[in-house]
Amino acid sequence: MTVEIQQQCLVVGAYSRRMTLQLDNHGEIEARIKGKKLKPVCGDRVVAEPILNEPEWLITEICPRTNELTRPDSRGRKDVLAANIDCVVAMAALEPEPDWYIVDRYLAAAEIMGANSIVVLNKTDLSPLPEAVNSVLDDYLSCGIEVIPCSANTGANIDQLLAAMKNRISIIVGQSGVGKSSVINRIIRDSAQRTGELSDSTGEGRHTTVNSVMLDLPDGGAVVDSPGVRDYAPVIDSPQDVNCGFREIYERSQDCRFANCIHMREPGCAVKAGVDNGDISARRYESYRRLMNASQRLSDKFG
Ligand SMILES: Nc1nc2c(ncn2[C@@H]2O[C@H](COP(=O)(O)OP(=O)(O)O)[C@@H](O)[C@H]2O)c(=O)[nH]1
Ligand SMILES: [Mg+2]
Ligand SMILES: [Zn+2]
Repeated sequence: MTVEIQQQCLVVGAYSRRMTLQLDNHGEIEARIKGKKLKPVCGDRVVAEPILNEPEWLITEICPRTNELTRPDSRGRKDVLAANIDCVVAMAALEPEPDWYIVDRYLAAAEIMGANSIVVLNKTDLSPLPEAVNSVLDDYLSCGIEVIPCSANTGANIDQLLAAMKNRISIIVGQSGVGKSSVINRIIRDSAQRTGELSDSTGEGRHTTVNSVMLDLPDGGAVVDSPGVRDYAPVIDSPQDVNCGFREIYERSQDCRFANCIHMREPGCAVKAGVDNGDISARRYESYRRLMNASQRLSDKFG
């Protein structure tokens, strides 16, 4: 007789085809995945069962997701980075030089997947904020996005970030080296060992397949540490949807002369008028244009 003890678990570590699962009693187990089609990611709830005479469990099913953080793979297909995310924390730092296009694309991803977002500027201990950085942060504030300047080194404003992530599932994303792992380490000293594991495996290529790790926050909620990126763009079904990623552009687009205006060259475009009169940041609009061009190239190439 075989006894089936299936359980719903949370994926808290994704290493290619190996997963760490958290059980309801908060114990952790290692698991592998049944078949080749299932692709669980951090944040997924999955159905898993023990394997007879083996320490590993087997994941047999992924429960329906509330949302997905995506990017296109090399063939233009959807690659899921994390699932069931309440809040995307887009991190930049005073060093390396911020790539605000990447930040904007993560923010666009959050809008499109229906998650909240926060912009974090780390390493404020290095120098006072340059005027150029302040002005970008002001753009985010004026479209209603929370901005938290902080330092993992000194601990400045880390409590504010922790409060913003309380009781939510968040993911910290951003360029390599901005301090994602350091900020998480600062927040959860007890879990330093596991984040340490992630940061040296991404840096030194010990497990080059590490995707991400989720850690419980001390006051409730959890945060996903993700490996750094050189570039990022969300999967967008149609170029027409790019404006859903930029809330101030989306709002203004209701006043464009043409309902299907994509705010590139159309006459009577309220978005371009908003850029001209300074209501919409020219930098954010340029970011929109670049994502639009990239999405059009992808859809021309892969349909
Ligand atoms: N000065 C300063 N350096 C930091 C801070 N946070 C992280 N770092 C350094 O930045 C580098 C990259 O940090 P890491 O957490 O690995 O970045 P990640 O790639 O985004 O996870 C490390 O050398 C950290 O010591 C900070 O707040 N201030
Ligand atoms: Mg890291
Ligand atoms: Zn328009």
